[in-house]
Amino acid sequence: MSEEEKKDTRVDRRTFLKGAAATAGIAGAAPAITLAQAGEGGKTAGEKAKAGEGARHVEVIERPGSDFMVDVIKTLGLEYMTLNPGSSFRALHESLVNYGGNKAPELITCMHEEAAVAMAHGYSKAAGKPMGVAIHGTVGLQHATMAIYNAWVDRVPIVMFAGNGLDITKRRPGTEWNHSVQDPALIARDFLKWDDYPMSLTHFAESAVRAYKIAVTPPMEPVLVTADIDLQEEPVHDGARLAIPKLAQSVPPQGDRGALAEAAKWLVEASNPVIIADRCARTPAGVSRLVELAEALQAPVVDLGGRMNFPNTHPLHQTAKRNLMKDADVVLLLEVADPFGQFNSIADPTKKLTHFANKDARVVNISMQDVFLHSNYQDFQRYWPVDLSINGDAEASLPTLTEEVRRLLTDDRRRAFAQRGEKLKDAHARSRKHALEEAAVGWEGSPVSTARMAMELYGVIKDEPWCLAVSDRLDAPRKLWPITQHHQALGGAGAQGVGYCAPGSLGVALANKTRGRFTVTFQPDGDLNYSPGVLWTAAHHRIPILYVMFNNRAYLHETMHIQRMAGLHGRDVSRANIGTTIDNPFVDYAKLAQAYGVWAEGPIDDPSRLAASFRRAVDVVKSGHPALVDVVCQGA
Ligand SMILES: Cc1ncc(C[n+]2csc(CCOP(=O)(O)OP(=O)(O)O)c2C)c(N)n1
Ligand SMILES: [Mg+2]
Repeated sequence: MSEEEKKDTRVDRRTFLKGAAATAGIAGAAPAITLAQAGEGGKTAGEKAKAGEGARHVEVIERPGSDFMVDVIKTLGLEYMTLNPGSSFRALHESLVNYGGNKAPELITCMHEEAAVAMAHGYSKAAGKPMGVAIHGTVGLQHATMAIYNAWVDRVPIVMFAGNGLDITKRRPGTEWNHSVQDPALIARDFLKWDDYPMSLTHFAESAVRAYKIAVTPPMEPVLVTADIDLQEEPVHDGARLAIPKLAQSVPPQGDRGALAEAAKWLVEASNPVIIADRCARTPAGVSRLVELAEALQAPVVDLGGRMNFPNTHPLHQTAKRNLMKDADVVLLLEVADPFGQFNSIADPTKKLTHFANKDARVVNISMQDVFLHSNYQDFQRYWPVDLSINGDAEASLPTLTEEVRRLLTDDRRRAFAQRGEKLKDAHARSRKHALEEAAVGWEGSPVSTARMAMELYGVIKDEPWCLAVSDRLDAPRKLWPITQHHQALGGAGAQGVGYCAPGSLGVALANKTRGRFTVTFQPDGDLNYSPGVLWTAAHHRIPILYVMFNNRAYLHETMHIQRMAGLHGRDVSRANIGTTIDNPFVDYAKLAQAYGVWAEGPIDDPSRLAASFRRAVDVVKSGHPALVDVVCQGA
């Protein structure tokens, strides 16, 4: 290169550096304004404006409507509020952080609105109270809907706030129009218990308190209140007259006493009563109440697992539902989502209907299911006629039912019940033995069997105050882990909307963090891939949870559906992997987790290596952080 050329290059580099500096200046402009507004030099922008300082005139709203909204939200006692940020609730967001001090509620950053709602779903089940969610109207709500539907079907209260701007004269051109809607809740109204679009701050206060109350009254469901942008951003004009109504929670409704007495009579007279519970126990008290009833009757309890209703170690806990129903003369359903399915099955793919229960069985149904439902989504299941339908919350109705049962007990009945209890004890022991034998199948196999994965994990966590965040995915823990407490098994997504497990479990872990419980979850691979950013939320907010990847490298349930169809159509079953597997390339979940800042190990396909890895992961979780172990397993 000649001297001349070198000079040119230097000049070029200088020009480039000048250009780069100018660009950096432009990029830096926004933070500079933000700093001025945030109050450099110890003064707030408002104080500076008042003092006449600063070159720029900054209009300051000392008390925006969103501050009052925070006052309202604070009365609801929400510990946390999940969000994915959106300008439709920017004032509320800022007020929560600065005016509200980011405490009660504390904001939890999520990378997808579906994850934000699913976290609130899991949290609610573990904490026994709702959590808040702030959602960007329109596009944010569109992302959130499936998770809202899951919570709806699972009867879980969530208190959601969506931002939206209704007044067209205030909307900024472009994005803000695309992100505005006449009626934000419309997209989710089929699976909301209640929603409102308040038009004043007093209206907001009343609707937020009303929404909370409605959400936590059985049947518990999600609710949504829209926070209008202008209400958030405009100053509070009539602050002195604004009031927040007191939150009065309803006592859960009990079934009619006369009807419960009649049910008690049927149950005491029955030779083979069967109790089926699904979302019966809302609290730990629900479990002990059901134990009392079952023991008073020495009746078998089939726990469908929507919630943890009955200890699986109790001799009256039974799993052979079809056998029991064959001989049942009185069946008691407690908050059972699908009564029809307790008596009938429809074979797949032949669709052949089989009624497997005793046709003469008398059926008592205690549930809030008929009290509140919507028409469009079909989660109400097929109609099933019952003989005594009692509208009432099952957990709240149990004490009266048990009291009536006890009043009717005679020595004769007690003797008969004791004999029944002995038989059920034997049946319980047999089914446990059978479950152990089942679990032993393929014990040494690689990839790892799901039962081996579950039992190796149990061996490591058994002395921890463990909680299985999602308990409807694997058989082995349900059958073999001693599940004795309400919080230990929290059911599933509700509507089987895949994508719940990862964020739902994290919501459970967030609730458990301050409740002295150790959270574990078996994380299906397909499920994690809907919203893997959940791992970042876990790391960022230091939420202790052990994710055990249940990595079968497939949407395996769907593989099985295609296999079934190929069989039905008499065609090549081996092509069922097309469109249903998550392989080639193999997803390295440990690396994925590490990229998000989560301690991780794996993939592990040798079962003998599991225990040591789980032990290391448990240490990480006990130190207050999330951990993930990727287990390559087989089965669904
Ligand atoms: C949102 C949603 N999309 C699709 C489905 C259909 N579906 C049911 S099971 C399943 C497979 C899920 O895969 P994974 O989470 O890995 O569980 P696996 O079946 O492998 O046990 C899918 C896609 C669904 N239930 N929900
Ligand atoms: Mg899978």
